[in-house]
Amino acid sequence: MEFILYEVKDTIATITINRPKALNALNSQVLDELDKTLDAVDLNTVRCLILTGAGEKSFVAGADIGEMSTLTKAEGEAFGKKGNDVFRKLETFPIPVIAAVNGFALGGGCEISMSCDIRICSDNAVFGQPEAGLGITPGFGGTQRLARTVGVGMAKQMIYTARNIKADEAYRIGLVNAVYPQEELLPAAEKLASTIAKNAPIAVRNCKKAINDGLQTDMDKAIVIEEKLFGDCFETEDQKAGMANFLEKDKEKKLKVVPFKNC
Ligand code: DAK
Repeated sequence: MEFILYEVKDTIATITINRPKALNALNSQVLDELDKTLDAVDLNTVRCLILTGAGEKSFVAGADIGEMSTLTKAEGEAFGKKGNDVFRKLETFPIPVIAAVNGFALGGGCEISMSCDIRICSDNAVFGQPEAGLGITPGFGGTQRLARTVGVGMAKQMIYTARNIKADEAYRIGLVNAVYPQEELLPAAEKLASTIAKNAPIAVRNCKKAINDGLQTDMDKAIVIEEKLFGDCFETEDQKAGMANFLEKDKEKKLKVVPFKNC
C-alpha cells in the first residue's frame, strides 16, 4: 500500500490515509487501497476502527481536484461510484468506526468523516463542503449525510455558501462529538475505541445495524428492525457471558470475541 497505513493494537485498528504532500486528498488509488484495507480487517479480533489522516495539517482535503479536473462524464460517474462504494462500506462496516479528524476535512474529507459512526477532531480542524464554489455538487454523499447529521437548515447553509467552519462551530452544530488539542486526538480516539471494545461485540454490532437501518425507514418498521437485532443477541456467547458476569458480579471478566460469521 502506498497511501494507506494500517495498524492493529489489541482489538483496535487504525487506518491512516497517508498522502500528506497532497493533504491526504482522495485520488482513485487512495480509494482503491482504502477499499482493500477494509476488506482485510480481521473482524474476528478487531472490535473498533479509527480513521485518521497523516500529518498535523489535514485529515482529508477532499477528492483529488487534479485528478477530477480532467474527467469525462463517464469517468466522473465511475469515480463517484468508487468513492460512494467505499464510503458506504465504511458506513455499514460491521464494527464502529471513529473518525479522528486531525485538520482539514473538506469536500470528500468531510463526507468520509460523516460515513464514520463517530467524529472527534483536533482544535485546528476545518470542515466544509466547498463543491458549489468548484462548480459541482457534493458527490460522496454530502448532500445526504450532512443534512442527516446537522439538520437540513444548517446543511443547506454550509453547502450553498461553501463556507468552511472551524472545530468549535463543528462541535456546536453536532458535526463532531468532541474537540481535542492535536496531540491528544489519537489517544482520545484510542480511549474511546477501547471503551467501545470492552462491550459485547455482537451487541455493539447489532446496535450499529439497528441505528443505521432504522434511520432509513419509518418508526413502525424501525422498531421491528430493533426487535429482530435484540432477539439475535440471545443465545450468543456475548449475551450469556455478559448476563452471567453481572449475575456473578464479575464485571471485569473480558467478553469472549465471537467470530463475525456467528453474529
Ligand atoms: N486535491 C488535490 N491536491 C490538493 C487538494 C485536493 N483536494 N488539497 C490540497 N492539495 C495539494 C495542493 O495542491 C498542494 O500541492 P502542491 O502544490 O504542494 O503540489 C498541497 O496539497 C498543499 O496544499 P496548499 O499549498 O493549497 O496548502 P494551504 O495550506 O495553502 O491550503 C487548503 C490548504 C486545504 C485550504 C487548500 O489546499 C485547499 O483549498 N484545498 C482544496 C480543498 C477543496 O476544495 N476540497 C474539496 C475538493 S472537491 C464526485 C465525487 C466526489 C466529489 C466530487 C464529485 N462525483 C460523484 C464524481 C468530491 C469533491 C471534493 O472533495
